[in-house]
Amino acid sequence: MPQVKSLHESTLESIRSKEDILNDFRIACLSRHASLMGRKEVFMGKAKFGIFGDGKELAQIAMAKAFRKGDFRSGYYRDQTFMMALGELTVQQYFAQLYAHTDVEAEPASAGRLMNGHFATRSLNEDGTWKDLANQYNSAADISPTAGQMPKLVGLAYASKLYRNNKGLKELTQFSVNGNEVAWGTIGNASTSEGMFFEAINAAGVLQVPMVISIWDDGYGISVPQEYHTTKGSISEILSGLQRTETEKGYEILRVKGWDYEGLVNAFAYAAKVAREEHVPVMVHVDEMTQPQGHSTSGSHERYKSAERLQWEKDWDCIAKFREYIISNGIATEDQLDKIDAEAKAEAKTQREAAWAEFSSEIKNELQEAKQLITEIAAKSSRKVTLQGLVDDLQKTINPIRKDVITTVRKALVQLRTEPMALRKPLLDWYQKQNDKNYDRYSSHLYSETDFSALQVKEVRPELDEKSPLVDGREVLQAFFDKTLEKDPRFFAFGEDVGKIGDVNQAFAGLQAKYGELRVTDTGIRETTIIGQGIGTALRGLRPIAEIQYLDYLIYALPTLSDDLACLHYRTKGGQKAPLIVRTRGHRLEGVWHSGSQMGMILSTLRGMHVCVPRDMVQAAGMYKTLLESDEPAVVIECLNGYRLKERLPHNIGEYTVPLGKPEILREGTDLTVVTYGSMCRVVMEAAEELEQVGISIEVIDVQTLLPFDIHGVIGASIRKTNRVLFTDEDVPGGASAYMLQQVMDHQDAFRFLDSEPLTLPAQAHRPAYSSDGDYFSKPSTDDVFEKVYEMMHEVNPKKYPSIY
Ligand SMILES: Cc1ncc(C[n+]2csc(CCOP(=O)(O)OP(=O)(O)O)c2C)c(N)n1
Ligand SMILES: [Mg+2]
Repeated sequence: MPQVKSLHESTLESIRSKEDILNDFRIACLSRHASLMGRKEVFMGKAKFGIFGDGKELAQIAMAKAFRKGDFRSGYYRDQTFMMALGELTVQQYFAQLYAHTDVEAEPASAGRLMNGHFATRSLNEDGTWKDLANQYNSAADISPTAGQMPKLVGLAYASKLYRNNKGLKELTQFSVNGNEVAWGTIGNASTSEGMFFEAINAAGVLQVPMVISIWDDGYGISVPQEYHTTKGSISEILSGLQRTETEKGYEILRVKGWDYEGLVNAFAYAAKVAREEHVPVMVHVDEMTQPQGHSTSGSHERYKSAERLQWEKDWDCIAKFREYIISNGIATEDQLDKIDAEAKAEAKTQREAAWAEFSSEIKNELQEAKQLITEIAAKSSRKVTLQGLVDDLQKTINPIRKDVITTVRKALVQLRTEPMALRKPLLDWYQKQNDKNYDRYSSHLYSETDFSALQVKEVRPELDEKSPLVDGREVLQAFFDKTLEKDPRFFAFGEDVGKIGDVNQAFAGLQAKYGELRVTDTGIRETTIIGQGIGTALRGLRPIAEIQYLDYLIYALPTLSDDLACLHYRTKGGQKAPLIVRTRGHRLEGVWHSGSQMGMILSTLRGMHVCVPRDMVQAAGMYKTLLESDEPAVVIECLNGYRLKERLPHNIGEYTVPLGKPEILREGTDLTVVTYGSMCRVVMEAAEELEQVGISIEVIDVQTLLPFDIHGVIGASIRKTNRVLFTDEDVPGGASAYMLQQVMDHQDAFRFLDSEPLTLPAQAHRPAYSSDGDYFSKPSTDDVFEKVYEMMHEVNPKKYPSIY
């Protein structure tokens, strides 16, 4: 096993001044007391759940020493000490998160949206513009799924590679200084069993990026000991084949004990140097860590750890060991350390109390206001007794939360429903005001609320005339990407087969040769980290377009898209953004894994992203332009069967935009509205011709984007005219066709204009069978659309449209 290399003496000396060491001890104690008190707060009912960083303090202090401004962390819920050591987390903020304080000033990581131990720094100003990331410490926003921090870690590190080697980015000093920034990952030992971990580790080794991944190894994953998690019981041992040699690139792998202060400081300083200077990934396996309070507040570790193990954890507690180290080296006496510890405890207590006071006073004020209003109204109401009872119950609640107040008010409003409006109005007004505030607290920022919103992008129409050349669909995209690569140095594309051959359908053909390998890039087959590479680089100011070769393989990347990218803006309440465009292709082509149209899956998991379903490449290019003008993440699903179809190339390719959320009427009609998107547009248009021949006139609407969905009510307006509607697509029954129906019924007041039952025509429930016959019998065909519409019209007028079968 490779060992920690020794450092240049002068570096060591500067790190290890006496003051420095005692300050480290103070931070360790402060963090530990925060953990001990945090657990008690949960048991006292002041917070719902707690997970703490006790036992991991020393390594994090050492890591913080090597962390520089501009660097990024992507870690997990144990990292409180690291954040405190950087000065990016006060104990008060720590407790504000534990209590779920929704004020972004009090809890800057997530404004109370995430449970405790989920860290993040704020990358954005209120207006959505970037802060000076190169001059601040940065932490990507944590997520709970184990190893979920790994994919974007690859991208955070990869951004440094681009900033160092792509000369066109030199001016973006707000994000990078010569690509000197290191991306620091942390992960628990048990979580290294996840596929995401292995995929990310391999990807970073291939890419040779400045990533330092630290494994906090406490021998357990909740109750399950090491032997269930890791072959040979040691992650660094089984990954030792990654170690670089004189002749081969790879990793630098270090192993160090979680209680060994000097070893840790040396290891992290060395790791930073190698990663920062040489752009070589480093793995730091920190073992012999402990969990003094067990995994979380959900249980106690006495249930599954032996008495010997528990004793060992006491004896090898990193703070106890640090104490011994300080005393045996004559740096301070026992008494001096006791004093530091006592002061840290007092400090933690003061900050905890301040956090509680701020958190609870806001709710107390709301409670007082509500109580007063209801009491005043009760005095004049026939429901006086019941209302007073509600107020009394509210008053008796121990540690009242916002829900207690609001539910009381709502119940009071029910009681008051027969009273004159003048009497209940003050309470109603108050409730509505609170509703607005609570929307902001709990439901805002799913999408951008700034001028960079995709919905704010100005529409520029494509310029098309008879002189517009007729080209293959893929050439429309190629022209678009060429223009964009030329204009915007931040823009780059990558994915499987995207580089040398310019993607499997050649929309980037010749563009790598023109713009270089850093702009148009091949990757390994690793969908999850392709998305992670996109998220991480987008978090650092770049404009990636990440390609997933086929829509069916988006499923591999779905956890990262859903858990990380889609909810990033929401879970930071606008503190971070990753404007990643995911490019893929789907709908009908060939067989079970190259004809997918799993739009329902996307719609229910990727809220927070835009979902574009262009019917052809001219529309796709316009959507890409819109997205690049905005700062929001999106997935664009091109039509897999559209690359060789002829389209007219607009004169202003690269300039025109397609507005999101605005359906297009492809054909006007009077009898029935058919709503669809993507490859189905052609099918429905063909059916429309055939229907016309039997005297049925359909209006065909292409929704263009599923998220957002028809924000101007185009479909509702059409239904007002035709009074009938059919939604058709290639997803399974109950998938996106049902979603479209729900959107129109719920938001467009369409029901009362309908003279026929609104219907859907989806594909079969199974995946499409292979070959053209498989397609015909699996996906809606022109015949299917014709018959469905005809049946609907038959029901309206059986005489005019006699039954076919
Ligand atoms: C994908 C996923 N599966 C399961 C969980 C539940 N879970 C949370 S923490 C944890 C154990 C993690 O252990 P380890 O990685 O060793 O970190 P430690 O808590 O020991 O520091 C588990 C199973 C989760 N959060 N995410
Ligand atoms: Mg563990």
